Amino acid sequence: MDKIFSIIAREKKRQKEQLQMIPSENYASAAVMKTVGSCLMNKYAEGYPNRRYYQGNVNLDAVEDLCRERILKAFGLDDKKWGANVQPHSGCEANLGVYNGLLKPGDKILSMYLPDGGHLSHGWPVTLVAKIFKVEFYHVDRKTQVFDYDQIETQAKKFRPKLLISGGTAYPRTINHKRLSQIAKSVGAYYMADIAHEAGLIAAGAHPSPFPFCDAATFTTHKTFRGPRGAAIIARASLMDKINFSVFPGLQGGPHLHTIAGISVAAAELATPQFRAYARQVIVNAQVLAKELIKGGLSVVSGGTDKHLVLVDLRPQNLSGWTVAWALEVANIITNRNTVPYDTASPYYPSGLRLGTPALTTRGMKVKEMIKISQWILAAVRYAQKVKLPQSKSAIKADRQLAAIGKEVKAFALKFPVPGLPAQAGL
Ligand code: DSN
Repeated sequence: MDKIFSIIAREKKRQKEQLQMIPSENYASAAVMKTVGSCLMNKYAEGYPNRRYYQGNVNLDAVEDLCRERILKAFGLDDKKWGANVQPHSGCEANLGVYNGLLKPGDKILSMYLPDGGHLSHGWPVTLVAKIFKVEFYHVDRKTQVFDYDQIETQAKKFRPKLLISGGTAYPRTINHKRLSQIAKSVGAYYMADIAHEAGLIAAGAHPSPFPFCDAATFTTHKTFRGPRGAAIIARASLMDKINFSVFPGLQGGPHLHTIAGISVAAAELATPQFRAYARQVIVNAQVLAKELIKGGLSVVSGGTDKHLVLVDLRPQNLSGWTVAWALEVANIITNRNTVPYDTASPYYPSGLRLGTPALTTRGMKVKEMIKISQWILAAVRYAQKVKLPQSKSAIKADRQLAAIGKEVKAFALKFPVPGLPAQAGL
């Protein structure tokens, strides 16, 4: 047997034994995983349905049509007013698809500052986007750690972008899409909402929607959307020709129709009452987590959350996010280190920790479990603070106190089956 299979078996075990708390991760269903691993992966299909550059695409056309239809339905959108492109391979490519379709080189983009929770692909200086377009960033308010829309309006009037972008990776509060679209309109800009993190919550009606306010929305399909790793663009019908031409042939070759089929399965799952209940529980769980961590003495950015993620500022504990994320990994709790607003530490050793509830909620965990998990997180943080854990991976990995927490966490995690990962051997 290929060595890769034993590596996959180890990863399957890890995903069951540890608590997955990275807010951008989730567990896809068995149906999604089966679809992605199907024969659809054998086929090239450059182009769009009924306009392919390869023969033999009768079934693949049906897959892509169905996916676009289900995506629009998931967000309650009229297909005469809105269109969808499900070919982008990732969130970055979906964003590029919009920029390349609607902007010209040298045009201006106004987007959220990365260390305040924005995203690289919104024009951070190291990216190709920043080489092609002129990018300026807006910030959260230093004190409240939420957006000040008047300030964004003032900045937009001065900078006059062609595209205003909202969204990102670590903003725990609701974004006022109506207000941002008005600001964009007032300066003649398009408004794009990157809803990668919240897409599933929005589709389930558990979080405010950017529709009908935005001109375009982009999202990945594996976060709260709970599908395979992929992405999609939804835009006003009048913009779709430009966006489609931008994605193919502008940016990509063959679409991954096996992934598109998996997205389609996930989109159908999203429309069920079970998923709507799941999405509401994801938010309740995150709010309980935030409350418990605050009660335990931690500083939570913006004082809480409206969605699936919680951002902890570890500066009061004088701890680095790097140290705490590694300590928690030894305790079998998987999180990620993250910058916090107005962070002066480097992105590799940032001052924050980002936690999320989508994957835990997929395993059926609720309020009681969140309280228990908060206690383990607090215990690890307090311990790291007390013993002044060194910035050394090997020392943290060898720590017996953290390993003892890890043992308890593993026994707890194994009580919650992962729906997409069957107990029997195999992939
Ligand atoms: N990697 C994603 C996240 O973790 O939020 C963003 O690209």
